[in-house]
Amino acid sequence: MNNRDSILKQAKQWIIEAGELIKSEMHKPYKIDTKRDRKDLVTEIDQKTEQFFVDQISTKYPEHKILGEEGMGEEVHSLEGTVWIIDPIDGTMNFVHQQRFFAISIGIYHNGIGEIGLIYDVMSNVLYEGVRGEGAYKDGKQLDPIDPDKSLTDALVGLNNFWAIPNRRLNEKKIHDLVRKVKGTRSYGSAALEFAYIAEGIIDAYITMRLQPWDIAAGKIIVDEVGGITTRVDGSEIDMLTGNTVICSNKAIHESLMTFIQQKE
Ligand code: 2AM
Ligand code: CA
Ligand code: CA
Ligand code: CA
Repeated sequence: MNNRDSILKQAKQWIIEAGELIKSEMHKPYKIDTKRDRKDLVTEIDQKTEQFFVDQISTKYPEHKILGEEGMGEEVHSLEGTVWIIDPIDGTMNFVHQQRFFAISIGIYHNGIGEIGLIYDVMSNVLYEGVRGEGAYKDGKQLDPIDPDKSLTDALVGLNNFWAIPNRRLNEKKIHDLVRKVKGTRSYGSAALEFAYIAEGIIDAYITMRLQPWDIAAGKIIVDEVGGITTRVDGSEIDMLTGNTVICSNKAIHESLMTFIQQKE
């Protein structure tokens, strides 16, 4: 990607503008719909924000592709060329119920390689940024590499409440054992922010059984830049065109979590 610097500058400008758009719309009445079930929310503002990015990107970079959660971009079937993977509001439940703790997430991939990751915590006005080979930043200040020696017993681990319910990959007993083993668990309600917090070093791992590409695309690039690893729970590579399980942490914790999940009863 030869014009990466100018794309980065532009993407940062648009993400801040999109944040302003959200802040100006959120205190007016807006429509809330459900998607798969009553807990899976989408608002008019999610859609408007994604449409803002689609309008900007398709005007300035007509050859780029856009994969967005709300489907305002086109259908993307391959990662060839430059693809913007966008979640206009990550943490819609938090947005609706708490008016905070949500983020805009943008990962820019070129021929399948993550080049630019941006996660913008709108209400805190904090921008996390990762550029392949150039480090990760929080509000322009470079983030230190994450601690490679931290172990699972010493880790704060991001989990979500789906873990309290047995599923086909994991039964309750394993979850109880995991919760006992780690130092603490956290559940922020925004996958993008969980990745950003790992990069910042304020949590140590994130494990989840189902995320979409737009939940992961930016976070993986940012975490890579501080020496973290993001894979599926079996250790295989994340596929940015499908749903994935996810473990994200340093190498030591990553190995422990994989062993933990794969061990038989
Ligand atoms: P969203 O707010 O963009 O939908 C909440 O636990 C986290 O999981 C959020 O990052 C949320 O993203 C994501 N998520 C992914 N799939 C989801 C689903 N089907 N329902 C609710 N949240 C989902
Ligand atoms: Ca959603
Ligand atoms: Ca999301
Ligand atoms: Ca979303």
